[in-house]
Amino acid sequence: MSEKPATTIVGGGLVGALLATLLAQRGFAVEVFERRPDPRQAGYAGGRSINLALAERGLHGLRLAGLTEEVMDLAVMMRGRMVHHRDGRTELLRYGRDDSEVIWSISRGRLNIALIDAAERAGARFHFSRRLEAAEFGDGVHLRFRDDQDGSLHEHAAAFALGADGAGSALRAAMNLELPLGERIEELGHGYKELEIPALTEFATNAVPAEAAAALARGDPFAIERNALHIWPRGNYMCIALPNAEGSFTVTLFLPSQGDPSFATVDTPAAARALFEREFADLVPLIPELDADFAANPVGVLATLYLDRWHLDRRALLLGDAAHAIVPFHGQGMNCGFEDAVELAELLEAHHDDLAWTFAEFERRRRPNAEAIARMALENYVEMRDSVADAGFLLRRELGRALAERHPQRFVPRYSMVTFTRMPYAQAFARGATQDALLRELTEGKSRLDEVDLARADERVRERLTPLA
Ligand code: FAD
Ligand code: E0Q
Repeated sequence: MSEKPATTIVGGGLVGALLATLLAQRGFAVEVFERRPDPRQAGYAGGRSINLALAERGLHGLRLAGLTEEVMDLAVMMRGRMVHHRDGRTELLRYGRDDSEVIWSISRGRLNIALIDAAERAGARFHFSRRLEAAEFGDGVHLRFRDDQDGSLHEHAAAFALGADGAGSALRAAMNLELPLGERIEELGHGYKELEIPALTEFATNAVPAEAAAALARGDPFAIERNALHIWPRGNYMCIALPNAEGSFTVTLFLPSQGDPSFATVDTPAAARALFEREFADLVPLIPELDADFAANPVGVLATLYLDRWHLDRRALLLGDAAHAIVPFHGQGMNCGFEDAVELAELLEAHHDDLAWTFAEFERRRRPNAEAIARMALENYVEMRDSVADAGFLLRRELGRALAERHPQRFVPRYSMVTFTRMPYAQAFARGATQDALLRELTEGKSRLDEVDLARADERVRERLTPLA
């Protein structure tokens, strides 16, 4: 077996750091160049706590890296979606069948630090404050980095580069100059802004919301249900909140970029407060720094990135958001990027003597799956916000639940296939389409579940859906 090649990774975010760990554990000499300063010294995320939903696909990557225990100690279980209606009523919609089917809220900053530590333990070398500015492709690749702290320039020559530098990837831009990648960026037309529900221990005594006083008296610092992903759906826009281990929640407001209300009209703290008082009244007392958070935090843009090519022969390959940024409404961007890292580490271990083939093979295996989750993430935004009103949708959902109970191995909700299994996303999408067609056929012209012929439904399920596992 030939010696493993020295490996250069651009970007030490979630995907880059996991890839570095998996490759270093397999005996590769790994160097990672990261734009930001070392988060272990700088204090992660500039002090703001931002969190993510971790599901089975991401967990699998962490398991292979030997990180589950360390990371799960920092995670908060989310059993389902807690829906907050306009009138203040709430209901918990479970994600899975029981507590074996849940997702986890994890701090992005802490997860990144755990991954960087693991990569270094495995032998990877990190170079912080190294922002890729340009790459020149010759026999290998010549990379030029800027240190944004002191302005200095740094050069690095590599045989090949792996780009895990996120949605605005500088390596992608450089590759695109050498060989057009067929880049297409589709903006969603909605943006987002993060706000905070502090832990109850941070509230002034006289400001603790009445509903939360009992929790605080018990020593529970969570202002709303701890073990849920909270959502305030409001048609064309919404808020969500994910729990942090120490008792706070990170709230994200999703709003159109234009129209009313939008980030164009809701562009001052006063306008934000008016929107919240009208549409998210129960949130107002929970966000004491609403005005300051709104003024301080930037509006993020949401888009889907499509590329025809992910690699430049044997010299460069993109993965994670750099290759396929998606909208966040299925909570799968990082989970998908972790699957990329696992697939690439396994391919490189077996085939590092033919990098052009390995990169092409990686693209061949992953691109259809990235396209499938991109589409499902877009569809989930619509479903979360409004299909709930449609009678046909409700009947199909009711029949879907009945069939899932009658055929747990064959009829599996698409959300569950995406979230609780590692079946390829493209397969989850295809099975989801078969299931949806079946539900439409069986409910055609019907308005109630007891009008559906369940014996015929059972027959159709057995014909059209092979058992899983
Ligand atoms: P990034 O996390 O963007 O990391 C890229 C790294 O490269 C960064 O460290 C950056 O500093 C560095 N870098 C950038 N440019 C350069 C350069 N020129 N030179 C050197 N280094 C550079 N996913 C989930 O799975 N679950 C969720 O619940 C979820 N929620 C989300 C909510 C929101 C609002 C958004 C926007 C996304 C969400 N995602 C979620 C998606 C998730 O954030 C991304 O898919 C994930 O961070 C991608 O990881 P990455 O390492 O590819 O890119
Ligand atoms: C999840 C978990 C940012 C974000 C992350 C998520 C989810 C949502 C809505 C959002 C989808 C869901 N979801 O609840 O259906 O499952 O990660 Cl907005």
